[in-house]
Amino acid sequence: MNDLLSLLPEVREALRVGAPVVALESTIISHGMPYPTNVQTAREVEEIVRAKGAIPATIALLQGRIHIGLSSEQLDTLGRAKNVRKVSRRDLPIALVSGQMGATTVAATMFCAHLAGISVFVTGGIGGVHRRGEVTLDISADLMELASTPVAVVCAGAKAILDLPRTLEVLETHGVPIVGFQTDQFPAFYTRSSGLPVDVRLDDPADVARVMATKWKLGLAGGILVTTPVPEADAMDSREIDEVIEQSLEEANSLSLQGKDITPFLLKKIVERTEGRSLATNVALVKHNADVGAAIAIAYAAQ
Ligand code: PSU
Ligand code: MN
Repeated sequence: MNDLLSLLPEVREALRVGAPVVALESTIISHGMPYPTNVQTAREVEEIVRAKGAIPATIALLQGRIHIGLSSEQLDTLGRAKNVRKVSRRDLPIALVSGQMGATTVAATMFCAHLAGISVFVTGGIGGVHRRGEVTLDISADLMELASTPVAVVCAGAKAILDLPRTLEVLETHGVPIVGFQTDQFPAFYTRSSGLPVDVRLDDPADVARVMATKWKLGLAGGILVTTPVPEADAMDSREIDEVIEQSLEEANSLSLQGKDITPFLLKKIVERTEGRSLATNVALVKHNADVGAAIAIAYAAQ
């Protein structure tokens, strides 16, 4: 495995001594946000994790290896690059053999984090069941990864570009507990609530750590989804964002987009149509998630 995995020395040392480490994904850098906001945000997120007392490990594929933790220079290269491959689970072997630069999705980041021995991973929002997914079967590999890989994923729920009720149904089918961190309702990324319930509300990071430890002690496969809403001051108006999402979905339909290009297309359209206001919300929620995720990683390491 050593020829495929490359750990930043700081991350390797933290894992060796059992110090808290927080994994971070890279598709949000390459396909989720424009340059230079992407690199700026990635750096700030790492700083937030550090300030809390955990070690950040941004995960990406460079020169045929899975990098667990990126140097400042590598982060910048990834954020500026144009031909970065979006790497989900199925793309991992292909991208590694090709040597192409690859940005890992939630699914691939979970898998790589687990390979390295990291239990907590912070992202913005997860992929899910797309609208009309019951016909198209377009269901993000993120959900199957949550079903099988033992990592806690901290996020602000999922965007309403998806079919959120069906997304929660699939997670239930696969036995993925959904924790609301200081919330009773599943957050809808740009807004604080989707109106859908979570499985349990937990207000203390130590309680989240106990649920993680208990699930895995039982030998139950798969991860845990920890959702936390965007801070009130940064949330968007739900009518405005709903309208923008509808327009963006119509545009995607009219272009007959398919497969892995759909999500990045929608993310880009939403930023354009809100003239960057959705991007500011996105940045704010990722930073908040980093703070929560670091607290959970610290609590988990303390057990
Ligand atoms: N949803 C977001 N922001 C993102 C993504 C999804 O709000 O950046 C990215 C994540 O990397 C996620 C991936 O894992 O898109 C899901 O893509 P797909 O739907 O093709 O599985
Ligand atoms: Mn898909």
